[in-house]
Amino acid sequence: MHNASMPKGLIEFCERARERIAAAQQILLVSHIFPEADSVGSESAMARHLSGLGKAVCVCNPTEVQEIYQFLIDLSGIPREAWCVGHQQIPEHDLIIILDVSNWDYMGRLGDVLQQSSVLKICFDHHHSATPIDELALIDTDASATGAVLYRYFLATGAKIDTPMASALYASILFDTGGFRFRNTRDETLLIACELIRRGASHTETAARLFENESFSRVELLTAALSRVVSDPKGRMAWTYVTRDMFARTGTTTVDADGIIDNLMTIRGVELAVVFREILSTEVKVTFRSKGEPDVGLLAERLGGGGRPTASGVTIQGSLKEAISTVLARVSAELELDGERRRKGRGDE
Ligand SMILES: [Mn+2]
Repeated sequence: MHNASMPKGLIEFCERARERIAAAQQILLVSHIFPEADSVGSESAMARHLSGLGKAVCVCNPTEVQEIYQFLIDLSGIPREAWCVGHQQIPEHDLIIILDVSNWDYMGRLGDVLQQSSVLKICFDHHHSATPIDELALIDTDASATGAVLYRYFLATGAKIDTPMASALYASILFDTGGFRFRNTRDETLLIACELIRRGASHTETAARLFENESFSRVELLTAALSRVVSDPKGRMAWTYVTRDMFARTGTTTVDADGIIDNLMTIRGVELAVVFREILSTEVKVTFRSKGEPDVGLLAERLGGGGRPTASGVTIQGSLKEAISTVLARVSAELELDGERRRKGRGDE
């Protein structure tokens, strides 16, 4: 992680990104729809870094930051008014930094607007995308979180990482690794986490904020979803769904279904989990998790979505019933193929 051992592409990227930032006055930070701890943590750390460089910074997300992640906004050091939502009133800017997303589709209408914009852009991400945006980008699909990608950038450019920045980056990494449980947790992840703790991030406080902070209604929603869990005959796949009625009855909204899927992955033997959320009577959001095989990033891509091998999603136009039958058919075909590949042994696909 020192300059001498940094890959050439990274050095070049850092130099070009630093030049773009140096030339800019008003910088706009953006992330994906339903921003979570990695998006908001990355935005917050970057906002703090940039305002430390004397830049005017504003943040604009396609959808609202959930209450549970709002503590990260306060770490940015920029006023809450500089954080806005949606594509209708985008603050003035002469540079756009895109965080934790690298395809326009996952940025809603804001993505449509920014894609048309001729303003220079920089992107930091760790997601695989079939249609990555064509901009100056640092996309490290081996990184546990965008927070880890930013850490490398800050280190490479000699930027100071103060305690609020360290706390924001720590939240990014802790969240995206599921508290260092997911398979994207590697030696480098823990080394970075250690460096962030040394810079003042609190593990206890961050873990409590992210993982011990559920509202009663979210627990009720989780209970309802878990009471409907179904597994395939071999117990390799588990799935459930959340209807609009379930959201209404528990007083929750679609984002409150985040995290249900992680509970399905705790079932012994389950390698793949699917959660269906009814958004409209004709629109269903589907999320996937996998232990790596089958690759749910590819699975989601084949259905028109995207993501990483272990976490992905797609929005399906159709009724909940239709979405369930289309997706489960695809999933069982995928599991069968995966089973065959394993029987033949790895490497001779
Ligand atoms: Mn992320």
